[in-house]
Amino acid sequence: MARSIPRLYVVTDRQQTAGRPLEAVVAAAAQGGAGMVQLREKDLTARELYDLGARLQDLLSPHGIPLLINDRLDVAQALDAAGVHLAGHSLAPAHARRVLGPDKLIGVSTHSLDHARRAMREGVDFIVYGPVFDTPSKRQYGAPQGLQRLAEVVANITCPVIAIGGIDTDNLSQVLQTGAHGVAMIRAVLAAPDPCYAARQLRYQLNAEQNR
Ligand code: TZP
Repeated sequence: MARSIPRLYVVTDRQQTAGRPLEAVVAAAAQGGAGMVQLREKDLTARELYDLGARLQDLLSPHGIPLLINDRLDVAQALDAAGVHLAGHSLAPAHARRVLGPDKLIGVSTHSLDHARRAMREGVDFIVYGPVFDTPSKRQYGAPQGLQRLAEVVANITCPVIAIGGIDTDNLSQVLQTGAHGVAMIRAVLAAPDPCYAARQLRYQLNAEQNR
């Protein structure tokens, strides 16, 4: 059964919280209306990730906000997290599904229409497409994909498409005009002076666009 995928997806990077503890920033984002959180801290060991994930889960689960673990199925399983977010080097979605079963959420990062199509055939719940705009976090992946390619992916993919990369309140409206289901971001929420306010503004805009 298709699950409902939240439209405001916050991705963690504890180097981008302006020196504040990640837990405090994520709690503020949740209060402001973040609908889903991905724990993406690639430098941590499995045990460190577990501990941080458990702390985030404690503050997110009372609000019913799913926590996804980037790449690490073992950590996601140990935490009984809501699901995983897969990258190109991760286990293939079909294999992750076999491990996690039908009830967990599986999202995947994609950078081309072909990749998005393949992921969809492999039974992911949603795809994340980007970087849409230039973003310091992803310069190693080359030029941004742009709104036109995002629109092409959205038009050819039947599962929800979440746009990522350089998205903020200034360009959100253009992104949603492509038909993207939602948006994911690091800096626009985590690095904001007031992450609660930042999430609230994004959420407000998302709701307004949806009701148009
Ligand atoms: N995948 C594609 S772009 C990106 C990821 C994880 C980074 C997004 O960061 P920001 O700060 O929202 O541009």
